[in-house]
Amino acid sequence: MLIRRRRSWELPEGAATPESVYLSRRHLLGAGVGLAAGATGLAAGLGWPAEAATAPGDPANDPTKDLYPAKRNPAFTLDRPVTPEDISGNYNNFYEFGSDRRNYQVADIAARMPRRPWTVKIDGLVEKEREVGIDDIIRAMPLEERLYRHRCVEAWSMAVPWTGFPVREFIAFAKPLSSAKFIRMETFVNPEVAPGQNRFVYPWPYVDGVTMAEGMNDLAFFVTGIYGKPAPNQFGAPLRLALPWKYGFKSVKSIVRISFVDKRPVGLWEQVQGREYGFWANVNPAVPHPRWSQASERDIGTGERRPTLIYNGYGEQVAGLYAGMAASEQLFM
Ligand SMILES: Nc1nc2c(c(=O)[nH]1)N[C@H]1C(S)=C(S)[C@@H](COP(=O)(O)O)O[C@H]1N2
Ligand SMILES: [Mo]
Repeated sequence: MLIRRRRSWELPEGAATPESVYLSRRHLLGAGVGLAAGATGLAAGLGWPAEAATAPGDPANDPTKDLYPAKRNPAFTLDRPVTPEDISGNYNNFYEFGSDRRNYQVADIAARMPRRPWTVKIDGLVEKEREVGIDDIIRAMPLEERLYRHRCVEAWSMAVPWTGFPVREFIAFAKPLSSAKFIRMETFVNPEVAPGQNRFVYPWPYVDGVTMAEGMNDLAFFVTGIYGKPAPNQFGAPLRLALPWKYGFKSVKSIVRISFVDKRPVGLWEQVQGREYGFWANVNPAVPHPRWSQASERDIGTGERRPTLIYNGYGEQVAGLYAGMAASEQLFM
């Protein structure tokens, strides 16, 4: 995602990051893992070597591959062609692995990330906090395939067949207390495999979240696969979110922690640039980003520009969640 200075990470951090939140975050990081990783990070930031995929990062070795392809749920249809895999798989926002989505960099570096062992911590306002192996979660869930649109806040879009399970099913598995109001999701931190995490302008880990009501909505989906196979790493393996009515940055990738909380989580992009990226982030062509219009989008598959739809075309399913809330609030609140 663009921040005010495109290459702010190349500048001394003090010059690039006016907001005090970075400074306090940086101190926290510097006290711990950040310092140790810093030396390699600075060198790596200038040109990351693209190593071949190692076996533990290869989706062909995924221990759940017998579950694919999952049955398609016919309730979710598209108004546009499915984006070819060689396009969507090489145009990825995943800042842990680099900030240039337009070449193979992100996919190549992400391929080095080991997919196992992988656990998800379930904590906060739940009956019992626990850490569960990803395979135990995936095998407990009813996998299905859904065709979804995806609209990035940067005005590009794609349409893909995700495989996964409704967030609602996971909520039942996690057993939250009735005091839970929000679900907060967090990405792994491992600067050794994710060189982008050596850039302290970003307050890692990547975090975002939804309200309990949003999580219970039929459209809220946890993704484990794409194109009928376990998802390649750059899509956020082994577990990512898909919230097709919201801008793409809400769809946290490579999740290691899911917390049920009573306070609204503050996402990474909201921390970095709160005037531009808010909690609700519902797709709305009538509410421009402060620096560009959201009226249309570029389909990365066809290359065509098409009008952006309110709630990315999913208003029938989700508009009720926001009754009485002004459109402008839905982006910035
Ligand atoms: N952990 C993490 N999750 C993330 C991001 C990221 O940089 N890190 N980028 C977000 C953004 S801005 C978008 S548009 C989508 C991109 O998903 P895709 O690469 O599968 O298209 O992932 C979202 N989830
Ligand atoms: Mo995005």
